[in-house]
Amino acid sequence: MNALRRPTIWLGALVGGLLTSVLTAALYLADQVAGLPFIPFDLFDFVSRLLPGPLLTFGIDRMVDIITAFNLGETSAAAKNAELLMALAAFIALGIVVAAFGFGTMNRRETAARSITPGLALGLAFGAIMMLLSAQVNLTATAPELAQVGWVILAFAAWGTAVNWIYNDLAHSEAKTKTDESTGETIVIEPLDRRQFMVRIGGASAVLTVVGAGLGALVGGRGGEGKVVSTASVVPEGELPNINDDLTPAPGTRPEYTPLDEHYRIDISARPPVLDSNEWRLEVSGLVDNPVNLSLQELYDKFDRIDRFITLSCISNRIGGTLISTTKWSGFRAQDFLALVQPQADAVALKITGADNFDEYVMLDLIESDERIMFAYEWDDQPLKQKHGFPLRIYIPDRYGMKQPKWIKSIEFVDAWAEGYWVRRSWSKDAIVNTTSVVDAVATNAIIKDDEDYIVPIGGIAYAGAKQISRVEVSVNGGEWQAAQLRQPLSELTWVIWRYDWRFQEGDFKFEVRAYDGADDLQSLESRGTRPDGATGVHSKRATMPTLETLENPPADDASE
Ligand SMILES: Nc1nc2c(c(=O)[nH]1)N[C@H]1C(S)=C(S)[C@@H](COP(=O)(O)O)O[C@H]1N2
Ligand SMILES: [Mo]
Repeated sequence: MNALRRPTIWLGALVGGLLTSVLTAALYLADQVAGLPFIPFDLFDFVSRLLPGPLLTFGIDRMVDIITAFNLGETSAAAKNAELLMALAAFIALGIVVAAFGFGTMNRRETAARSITPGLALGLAFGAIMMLLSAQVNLTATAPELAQVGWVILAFAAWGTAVNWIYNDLAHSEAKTKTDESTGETIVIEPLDRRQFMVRIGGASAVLTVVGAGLGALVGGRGGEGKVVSTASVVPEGELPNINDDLTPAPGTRPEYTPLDEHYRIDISARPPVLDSNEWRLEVSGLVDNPVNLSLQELYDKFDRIDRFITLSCISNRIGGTLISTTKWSGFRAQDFLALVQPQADAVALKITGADNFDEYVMLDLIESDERIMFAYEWDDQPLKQKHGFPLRIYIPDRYGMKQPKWIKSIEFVDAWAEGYWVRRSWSKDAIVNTTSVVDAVATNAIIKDDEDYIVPIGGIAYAGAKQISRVEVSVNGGEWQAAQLRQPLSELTWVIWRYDWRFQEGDFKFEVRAYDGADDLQSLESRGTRPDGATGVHSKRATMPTLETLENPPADDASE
């Protein structure tokens, strides 16, 4: 007989953490190599679909707070990365809990059988549940379904078995003796040193995790973003419609035409859906006389192509935030689409659903009254990037992004409006864009000498959805509002670049901005957060001016002039 030394659940937690890291690396490698599901992201997406809207929004808000406070870069990319890290942490935490539970359960057994059945059963159950969740939300796995199920179950079963093996070794780690049956001699079996054993397990886990994840990253390229990184836009500067406008933006103002790689991205999945352009069809159903089913090529061929420069903003964009960008959209008129499908008399709204099951309702009479509403298949003169909704998305002027599905897979004509994805999570029903303005730059490092005076260029953007901008004003240290100059916008649907040349004074100053829309209505000055109707309020920037002394005697840069 040998004495059992039951390992604590804390040891189980440690083993769970180590083995789940290895499992994560293995899942990642299989995902990258063979298009098998990456369970940590699926689990995260599944849970976030279930969370109540306010909690979800609270979480996103705190994340944006942290990103802004610590200056972690462009908000939407940083938020997505934070989300992915959280997904990994949550999955490993779950593995820790499940393994601790396994240790606890095995400790309750009377006998000391060196069986692996409990761990195997635990792994199978864990894997089956994870596979069920994955099947609900996974948008990126491309392997055959049977292969997906087989792999996930196998991987988790192996995980459970490994938990069990380690448990057994730990439980039997006391020095024990055994009688050799043939000779009757007593043999002392070497005791297992638990600490040494755990160090070895830890080392092996670390190596496997690093090797698996490293290989995955090496062969990678799946997971959405693609490998080609181009910073330049395809649309050449010379083709921008306002190229001849004399007003130069104040140095430090954000680019008027957002480089495509810098366009913000917001959606509900850890990874964007992967749609195959050969298989994809736009499915039209419901109250129409002509329920077509169209390939991408048919969309190109059937409808006249239109182009528009468009600024898109997320309703979660804070005053002065970066969840707003401008690019060139190409596609076809939603009105032309209606003419093809022939809505029936009782059709009231279009239910538009994305491949991620994000849905929104668009009123039929809105489309009939606004020829600018479009279905877009290109941004910046190239097919939509996967993360921006390939192959098809909709544009609705004057609405925030939450009303405008990407990755459209189906359009159903229905007889009543209903709440879409974010509306059900208590965001604005109509999501009409608020007029806002932002000070991007107080260019203290680009002060200009103008006759006797020094001039400080100040500038930024103003945006009113489709309402256009008629005037922008600046106030310095709470003084009178002064008119800024406006650059001709790229279109009536984009933001406007403004500039205010301020006569230099020494000291500390606060520059505030406000804008009027096309109907000469002043923007809301009330400071209000993003939820539920989008942020409003006056944006400002503080700056300390250099001394006149340093302006007149600039420090010699270098001799090579
Ligand atoms: N299918 C789908 N469409 C979607 C979303 C989404 O999560 N899924 N997010 C919406 C939101 S909230 C915004 S702000 C815009 C952002 O578009 P972009 O990521 O291409 O900039 O897409 C909208 N369309
Ligand atoms: Mo959004």
